[in-house]
Amino acid sequence: MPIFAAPELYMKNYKRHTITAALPYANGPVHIGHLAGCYLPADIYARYMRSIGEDVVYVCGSDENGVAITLKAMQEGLTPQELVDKYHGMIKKAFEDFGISFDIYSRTSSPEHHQTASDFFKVLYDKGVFTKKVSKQYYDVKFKQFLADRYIFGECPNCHYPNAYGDQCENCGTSLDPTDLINPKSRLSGEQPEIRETEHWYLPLQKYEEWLKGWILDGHSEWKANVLGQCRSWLMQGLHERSITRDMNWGVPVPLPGAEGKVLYVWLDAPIGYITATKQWAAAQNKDWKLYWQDEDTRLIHFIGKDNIVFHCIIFPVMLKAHGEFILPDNVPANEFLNIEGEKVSTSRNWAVWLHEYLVDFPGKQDVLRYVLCSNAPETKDNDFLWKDFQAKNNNELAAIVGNLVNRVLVLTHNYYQGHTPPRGETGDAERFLTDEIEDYPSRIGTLAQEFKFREALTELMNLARLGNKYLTDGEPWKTIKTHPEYAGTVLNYSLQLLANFAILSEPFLPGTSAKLKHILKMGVTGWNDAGNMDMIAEGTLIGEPVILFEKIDDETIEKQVLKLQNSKKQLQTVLETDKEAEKTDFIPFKDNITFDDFSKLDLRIGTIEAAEKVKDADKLLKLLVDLGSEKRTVVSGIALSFSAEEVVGKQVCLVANLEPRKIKGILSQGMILMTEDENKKLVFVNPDGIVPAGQGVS
Ligand code: B3M
Ligand code: ZN
Repeated sequence: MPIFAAPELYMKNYKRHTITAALPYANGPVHIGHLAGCYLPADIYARYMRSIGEDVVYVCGSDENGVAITLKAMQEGLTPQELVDKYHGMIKKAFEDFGISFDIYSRTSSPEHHQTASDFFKVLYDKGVFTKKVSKQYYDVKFKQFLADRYIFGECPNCHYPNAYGDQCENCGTSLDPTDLINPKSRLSGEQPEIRETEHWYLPLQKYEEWLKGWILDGHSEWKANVLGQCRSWLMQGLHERSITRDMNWGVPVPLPGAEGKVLYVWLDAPIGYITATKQWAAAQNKDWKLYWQDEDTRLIHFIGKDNIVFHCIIFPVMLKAHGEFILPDNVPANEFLNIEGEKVSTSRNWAVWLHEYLVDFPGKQDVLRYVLCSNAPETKDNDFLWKDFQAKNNNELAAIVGNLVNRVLVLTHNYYQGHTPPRGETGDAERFLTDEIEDYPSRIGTLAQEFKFREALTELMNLARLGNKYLTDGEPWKTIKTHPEYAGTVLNYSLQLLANFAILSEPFLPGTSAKLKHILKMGVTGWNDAGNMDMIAEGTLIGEPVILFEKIDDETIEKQVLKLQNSKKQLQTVLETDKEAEKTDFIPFKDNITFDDFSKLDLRIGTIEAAEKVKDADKLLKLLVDLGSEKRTVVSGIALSFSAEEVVGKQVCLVANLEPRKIKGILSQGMILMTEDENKKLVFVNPDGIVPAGQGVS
């Protein structure tokens, strides 16, 4: 019988488990830092809990509200909805590709979420939880909107950097209030915003401070040290009220009369997204969502990265508590950050390993990344992802320990027994030792997983494979097949049983590998409690052909990846330099949209300047004769300070040919030549990339 010793933590006997993973902003693809920080540990945990037969729901979804979305949409020239549609799909696919086993991956722009968040807000509002206050905020008159901090830029009062954000100067790091900025401008119109009064609702966290101290510091001293540390420091500094609404038109509208143009603050609605997702999942499964959120016998666990601790340990619990009908998280096992090659991940700088790109470069190697990220997970402190280490872990651990064991056992079984599981003959101390060890492994790995110590759990899993290698090597079936053939059968039989145990116990960590092994060993559906014994594969079972589970990764492949990162850094350098230059040029607001018909009214032509001369008594003007093929036009152009008459002759130019002719200094000018400025503010012509016939149209 399997002996699964229920670990200590588990004694509470919960009936079900709600596991959440932070909702990633749908404003970009996901990278390995996301996976290592939150989704992978949560997945390992959820898979393990399912495997031991628990009732689990593992929920996640895209965070699609807030300024992070609207700003990115503006940058990409998309509407917020288009932006989140684009990234939601990408993120969802990346998670699926890596075997992240969400029961549902939802999204916060859905009508169901708007309803759930709105209802939640209303309950708190009706209970009088919120306070209301008038504050002063910048307003863009042209765009008729209040401006979030990130929508305002101006000169930093500290370092005089000209392009500081309303909440922080990127140059000197000072955190700012928008009203601190010298000469503030709106990112929408480029114009100076004005200060107006606006009303917002606030969550008075200070009222819950004593309760939080008791609940966290006394009630949950078992939480991870990094999590408790942050909570303690927030609580000791003293809590304040937090505004929970914003003047914006993207997000969940504040469901109150007179609150038009206001939405819930993204951090208010995002955690409610977990509830929405559970509701949607439950509806599809014909289950009662309330059991997963409102029953004391449910254990709620939030997996997050360290930057989200305050929201999940303080603000969301206050909301749940204030609501009154919800359970509170029992644990919030937040991870620290994963750096790459010694530097902080930066999505804007492309210092990241993107999941979708990884799969192009390493197709089918999802488990390798899962393995490396778990064995190196930033569970207690920030950690580093190094490509060399990735290679070493693949070659020296996955390939050399797991792959090698599997391959040896399968090859020998096929060579000596035509692939049939041999009968056991005599057994001795080695077999007794192996059996005892195997009995212990499920609870050894399981206890660590329940304590959120996934790195150690993975180390134990690898020890199981090491144990198998040692047993096989000591048993020497390649020798005993001649001298004691019965014992050779015993060794291969035991080795196959060990692999079957490995197949079950590796499932939370390496689901792809586990599935392959189960298939080879003809194992059918199994759970954690089926492991722990040496009777899993019946004698005579025909097992699958030998396979190479993990190929070695060569130096060249790894160097390419390092180079890819370094190149993105070089490109960044160029981008930053261009940005700096761009900052020097004045901010030109974009004009209102025109229709295609409007555009097609323009008659743009390429012409060649045939002759040029200075206009008398006008320093800035040149009189040009432009050849348009079918005719020649006289054009007066204000470029004389930048060009001499001689140097423009022969140049190709772009001409607005149907601009109303007008007299300049007594000369009839029949068109306008298009110009722009280079980085030194010197005028330059806008002209075609190659020589084109004079008179050619531009469209
Ligand atoms: N989207 C922040 C983040 O991606 C936020 C998490 C929400 S969890 C409710 O770090
Ligand atoms: Zn500054």
